[in-house]
Amino acid sequence: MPTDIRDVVVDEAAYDRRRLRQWLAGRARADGVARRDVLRLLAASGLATGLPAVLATTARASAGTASATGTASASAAGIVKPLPEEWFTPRGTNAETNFVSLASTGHHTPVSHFFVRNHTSTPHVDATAWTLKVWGSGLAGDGRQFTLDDLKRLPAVTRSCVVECAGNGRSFFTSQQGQSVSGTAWTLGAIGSAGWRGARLADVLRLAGLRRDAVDVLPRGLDADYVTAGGTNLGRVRRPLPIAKALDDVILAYEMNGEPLPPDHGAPVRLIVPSWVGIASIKWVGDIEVSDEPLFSPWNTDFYRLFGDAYPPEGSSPLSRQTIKSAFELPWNASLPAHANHRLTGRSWSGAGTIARVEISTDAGTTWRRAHLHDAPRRGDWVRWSTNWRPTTTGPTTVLARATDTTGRTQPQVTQHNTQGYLFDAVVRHPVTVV
Ligand SMILES: Nc1nc2c(c(=O)[nH]1)N[C@H]1C(S)=C(S)[C@@H](COP(=O)(O)O)O[C@H]1N2
Ligand SMILES: [Mo]
Repeated sequence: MPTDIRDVVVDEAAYDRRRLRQWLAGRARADGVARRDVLRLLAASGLATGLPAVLATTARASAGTASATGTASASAAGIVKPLPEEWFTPRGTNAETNFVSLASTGHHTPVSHFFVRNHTSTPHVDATAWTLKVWGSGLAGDGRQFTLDDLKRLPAVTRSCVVECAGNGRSFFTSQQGQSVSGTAWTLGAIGSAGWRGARLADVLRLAGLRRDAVDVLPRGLDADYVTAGGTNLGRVRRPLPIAKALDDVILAYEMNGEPLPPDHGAPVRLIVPSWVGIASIKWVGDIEVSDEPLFSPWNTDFYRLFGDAYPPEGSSPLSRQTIKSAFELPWNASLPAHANHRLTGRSWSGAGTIARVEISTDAGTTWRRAHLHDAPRRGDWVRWSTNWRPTTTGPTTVLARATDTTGRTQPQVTQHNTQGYLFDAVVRHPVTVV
């Protein structure tokens, strides 16, 4: 292993170029990725010498085009748990947590309130019959199967961290910046924090015979194939993870907040990939390919890159770490009586560092003051905060929360547009009326 795992993890751009070079040499696979996507990546990488011959032997063309997102049906079909409307807003096959409902919860989000992001629907997986198959060219030997009991016999670790969709906050590209984006119109509730308990992926990979030349792992869900709105079958939900991250802090979780993992959140076992975009945390994992050649899937080529005017034609590097955000636990357009004391509460989080400070403005951004933090900031997790406000002037205004993390990043006023609306990090202007 490299001496500093984190440097390798962070430099996704270099990693991507290396993958493409290997793909050109016929040493990387891209099953289920449209030929045009790999071509686009190659064209932009400046590595495209000898392209036609390679394409003839290596690329698998897929018919049709992959749309940016699934189509949203009118209900949260396919979710098993109840979705009371005071806690959730259904969005197609997904359910967004109403942030205001988190005010009555603690640091961790109860399963009852935790958002659900399903590409298709929650499958029923029989835990007693379930096995995890670990296989591939990055292993010495034929790989290994693990039952749930096998995983539970390994040293158990608990990680307190958020799972957050890369598209969380997407609707503000439109409502706040007037830009059009595709995808589920989340406000800020495509996030939850839990105590996740399970086995280290590193332990499982080593028991399966991990070789030093392994570069990628590809965990795959047991839910149904994902078919885009345009009718292209992209296969099972799967997304490659560089080996450095896989060996760092990733777990195979079988418990959430001290209970067996519930169906909607990946029962019996899911990955938890701290600080990374939610798609990395594959639910209902059934097998993990360990490869000595780089792997591609639609979830690191078409999806989960930044496309748009500010980005190269092949898009940014694949998304890895989450961005920085804040949200109030306050109804949208809340009415607040003047000359009364109000305790404004909310949460902030960052995938890059821990939260260093949160500033609040109750006058539409003219003046700012520090919020009081209620959690010791932890990597990959959110902090709760509060501030008191006694408004005196009646009428509509906005309240704002702006976080800064330990890497020195502060939430900007505007997020650079990308077509799929990922990683919105701008300060959200939350409307209230003082009455
Ligand atoms: N197998 C599988 N894993 C998956 C998904 C999925 O649809 N199928 N959705 C991903 C996405 S996009 C997100 S944001 C998280 C959501 O996790 P949650 O539903 O437990 O909140 O799971 C990820 N893992
Ligand atoms: Mo997501």
